[in-house]
Amino acid sequence: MINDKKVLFSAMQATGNLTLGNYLGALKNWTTLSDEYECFFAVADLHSITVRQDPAEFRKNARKLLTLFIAAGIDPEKNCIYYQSQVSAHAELAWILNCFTYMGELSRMTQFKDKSAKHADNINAGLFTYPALMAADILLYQADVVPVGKDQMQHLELTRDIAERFNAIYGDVFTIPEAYLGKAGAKIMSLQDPTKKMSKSDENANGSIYLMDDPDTIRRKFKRAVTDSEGAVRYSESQPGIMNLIDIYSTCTGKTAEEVEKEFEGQGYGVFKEAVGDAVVAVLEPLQKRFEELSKNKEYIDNCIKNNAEKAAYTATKTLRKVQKKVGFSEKIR
Ligand code: ATP
Ligand code: LTN
Repeated sequence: MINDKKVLFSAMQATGNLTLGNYLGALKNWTTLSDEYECFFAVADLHSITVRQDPAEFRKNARKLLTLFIAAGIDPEKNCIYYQSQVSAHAELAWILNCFTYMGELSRMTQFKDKSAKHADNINAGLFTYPALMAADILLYQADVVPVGKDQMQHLELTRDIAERFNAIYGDVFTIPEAYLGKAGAKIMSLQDPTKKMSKSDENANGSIYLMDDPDTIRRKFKRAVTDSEGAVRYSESQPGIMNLIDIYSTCTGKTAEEVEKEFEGQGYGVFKEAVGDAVVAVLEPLQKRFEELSKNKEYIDNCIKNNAEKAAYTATKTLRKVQKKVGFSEKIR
């Protein structure tokens, strides 16, 4: 608890261009929860270097992502939005938690398996211990709730296991976090292959809607989305493409899947796809405008970054000191 509110932590990597999946699966939920909780939202730049980055591009992307958090509606005066790399407690606690995490656990992580297949020439130790750093992120703030997409559930389960393991040895040090999964939108699939999640690192740009895609591009990508030959807008496992489009449409409009089925009863896929494109444009266009405006206001963003990093460091260091004491490190002589 901070200021009588429960604590929420989440983070996103600053790699590549954000997709509609990132927005509907994560960012959108962040904004709706931000009044209710004391929130910490990090740009997970330490995690990003598990894959090689071009430094100039990486710095630009990280700033863009942070600006996008604000453009999406997270108020930086009320919520703590910061760069993970600017709060050294993350790396320090990650080391300690590494020593409470087993090789067997880490090797079962599907993200590790996927990413090491994708980057076979650079299977570094950071890629392997990535979940221990993620656990450190969450546990430093004693987070009660962590909104993530379904693909991150396995990492969150591991975080809970590490925290429980640590608490069993040293007493109640960490709050055990709960995942918060949005209803629809928890897993948005690729428009070109609805069995694969929409991902910013997908080589096929037609499979993903990027948050900065212009309206024509968005509509065109939906028009080309892979569907099936059944010809009915029905929320059914046997129609994964249509199911995905219903998820997208209902998350953007607030309608339920049944309402969507009714709305498009007897209509062809063409009409439905057009409506999905329009609904997504209606959500993304205002976000893009706010992003453009904010990007011009360098001083405002700089101030947010500075103030929030200090605020995050204050909370994180409190937990870190407690942990250091528990494991038996000598106290600093002042
Ligand atoms: P990469 O392709 O580089 O692995 P990513 O698109 O999967 O990236 P992350 O940075 O790993 O994005 O994820 C950021 C957040 O967005 C996480 O909370 C994740 O669960 C969520 N997310 C990512 N892709 C989707 C998706 N297709 N549907 C719903 N949520 C998603
Ligand atoms: N691994 C996450 C990003 C992330 C995260 C976190 C999410 C890093 N630390 C802590 C929730 C809580 C991802 O989205 N790929």
